[in-house]
Amino acid sequence: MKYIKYLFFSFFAVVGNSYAQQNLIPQPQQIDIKSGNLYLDRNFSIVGKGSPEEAKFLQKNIKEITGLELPISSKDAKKSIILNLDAQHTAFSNEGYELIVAANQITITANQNRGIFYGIQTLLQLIEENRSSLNIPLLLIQDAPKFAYRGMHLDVSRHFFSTEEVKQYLDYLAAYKINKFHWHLTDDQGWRIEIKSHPKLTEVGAFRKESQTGPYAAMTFDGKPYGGFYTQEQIKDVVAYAQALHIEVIPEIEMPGHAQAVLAAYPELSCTGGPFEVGTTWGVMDDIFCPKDETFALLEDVIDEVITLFPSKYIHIGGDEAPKTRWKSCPHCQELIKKEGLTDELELQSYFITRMEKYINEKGKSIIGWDEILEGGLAPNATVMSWTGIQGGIHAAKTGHDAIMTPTSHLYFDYYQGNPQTEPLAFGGDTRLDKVYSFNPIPSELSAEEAKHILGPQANMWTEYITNFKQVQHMLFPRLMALSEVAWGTSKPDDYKKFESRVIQHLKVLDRKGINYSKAIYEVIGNIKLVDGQLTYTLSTANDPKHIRYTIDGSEPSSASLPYVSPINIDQSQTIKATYFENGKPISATITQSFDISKSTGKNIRLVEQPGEAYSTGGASTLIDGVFGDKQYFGKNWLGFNGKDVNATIDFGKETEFSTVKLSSLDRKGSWIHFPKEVRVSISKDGSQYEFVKGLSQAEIIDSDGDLVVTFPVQNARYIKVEVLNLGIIPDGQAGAGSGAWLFVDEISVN
Ligand code: TNX
Repeated sequence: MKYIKYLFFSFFAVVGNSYAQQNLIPQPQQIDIKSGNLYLDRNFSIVGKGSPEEAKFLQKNIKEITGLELPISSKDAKKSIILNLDAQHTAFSNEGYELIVAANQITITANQNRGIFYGIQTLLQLIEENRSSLNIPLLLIQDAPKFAYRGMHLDVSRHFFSTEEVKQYLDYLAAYKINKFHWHLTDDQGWRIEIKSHPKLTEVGAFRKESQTGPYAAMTFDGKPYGGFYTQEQIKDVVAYAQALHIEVIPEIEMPGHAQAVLAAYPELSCTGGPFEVGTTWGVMDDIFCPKDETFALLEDVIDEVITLFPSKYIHIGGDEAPKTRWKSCPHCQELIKKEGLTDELELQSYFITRMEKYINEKGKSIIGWDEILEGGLAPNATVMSWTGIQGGIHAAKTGHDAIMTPTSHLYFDYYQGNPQTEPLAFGGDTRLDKVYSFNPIPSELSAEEAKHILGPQANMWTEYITNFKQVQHMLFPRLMALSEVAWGTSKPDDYKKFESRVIQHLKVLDRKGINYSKAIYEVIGNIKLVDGQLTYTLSTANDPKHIRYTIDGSEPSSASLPYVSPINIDQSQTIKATYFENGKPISATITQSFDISKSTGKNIRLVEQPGEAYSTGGASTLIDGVFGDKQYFGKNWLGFNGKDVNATIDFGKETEFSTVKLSSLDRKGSWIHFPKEVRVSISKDGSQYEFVKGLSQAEIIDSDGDLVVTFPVQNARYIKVEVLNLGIIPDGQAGAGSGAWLFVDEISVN
């Protein structure tokens, strides 16, 4: 009987081998799987003289996964897991390690305990995936990260998370070899860190009278007081916990913007004197710190205490989204601009940041700031966190500054990762797993020398719409896995499908541990393609696509509906609905896509100005692909133009009769997105002489609520030009005042 059981195990072990190689996340740099297995039983002991903490960590986690309680011993036994800390071992970097699984012995070698720790994390994944057999394949792994900075952020201001929850979050990061935790501790809606010299920061600043619920534009509130903060003891406890996981905690104290919670407590630090309340709406507030001596004095006191709590060499001082509205009309600010010989408010921002940087540098620490610290000139030693795109990072690297890449386009985990109809309410966007996985932290514009300034990637978890920790888990997983592999430097976007299958194995581990995650990976995804004027709709899923059923008449799909076999040609206006079925039962939510086929669909289109990089997927053809963008879900099927007009010319190929132009636009003032101020339609027979036909005024646009229809007597022409004029500079009193407005448009449907 024993013999049979043994055979049974070895049979599975063989199957397990290929899995073991496949399912590690991040994939190691080098892996060599040998034949045979090590059977992990209770006779193993853990030997790790130089790594007592890591040995305990390993012991605890092996017990959690397998139930085995392995002793920690000081001498090698016949069967042992050896943590071999060897400072002389210089073959790999400080975070690198070698993991050898031999017949009766597992050895992890590294020259620092950080490397030992990552070797342990890899080993734990191997044990986890062979949990049922406890047969670990014999192998050799040599591994080290590509990027020294592998970051994950958490905003605890918009919603607050307990230290227990933050520690769980840190556990997740460590499991995926993330080594920096950016803790966003202050913002308009709450100040979350005890500062003993200024108790009102938390007494007043940590509590708001209510919170916004639902989508931003709905402006609905829950009427419930909300708040919380960490005492300094709690902060120290979290920092120590992170240290044991080899994670550096980087605190962020926002200035000069996102400061309304402070101003509620100390209104004298504003330009107007207040009064203020802790923010209850999301977005960007006009009231920011006034660059007075009292303001710097308070911020310096804050920094003094922050420095004692966080061993990190970095302090993040924000710098983002600071409207200059108040500074423009503030006599003190204008006086200061003159006195310091500055040209404008942007240079005043630079003065603010540089002054704080000097103070922080004198304390032996360095600053990190968001993109906007580039405004008016970059502080001398600053590291730039590039978020609005990758340009900030490129600029920093080219001027000899370090940069961390965290663009909204790929690494905002507060954006949707799946169909908004089935995902929890999110900020917006469309940041699916494959998008995250495709991110390359090194922009192609940089030389090898400049690229050394790119410290690595970071993903951000802003929590305006994330109200509880289960939802944090949902937004984090599985995208953290993609970040992990991008940051480790072993991602292969062309092999996305292989990565996806490893992810699916890891989701089973999350299931076992009761950790929530998004199921978007199993969704049916529709892709609109336009090739040589032919529009097709492609359906895919992480499951087997042949189990997708669809309808073309708007009815609900059933298991008897059309099976999906190949891309669907779209030649007329119709609504397609598709669902994934298994054994006759619907497994996925149904996706719905309506097509509006018009005389312009699939025709040649040319844009004078190009859309902003984050809102340009599909390029100009997005405007003639037969699909109107969803207004709630504006990450997809929309083109976004920052401060620019839309000037689109469509060539019908031959003279064509038409009398209507339909397009849509968006108004989301909180996100700096505004309706255009005018729409103009012109026509041409030859493509060079254009004749104005008709337009819409600003009043008509506002009236139409963004469904813009221009009608006129029947025209006959080969070319049509549609100009949609950007509002221009955002007016005072609105989010983003003084900056260029975003103009979002979709579809130019001509009939
Ligand atoms: C922009 S990213 C912000 C945050 C918001 C976030 C929402 C950055 C530096 N500022 O205040 O929470 O967008 O995605």
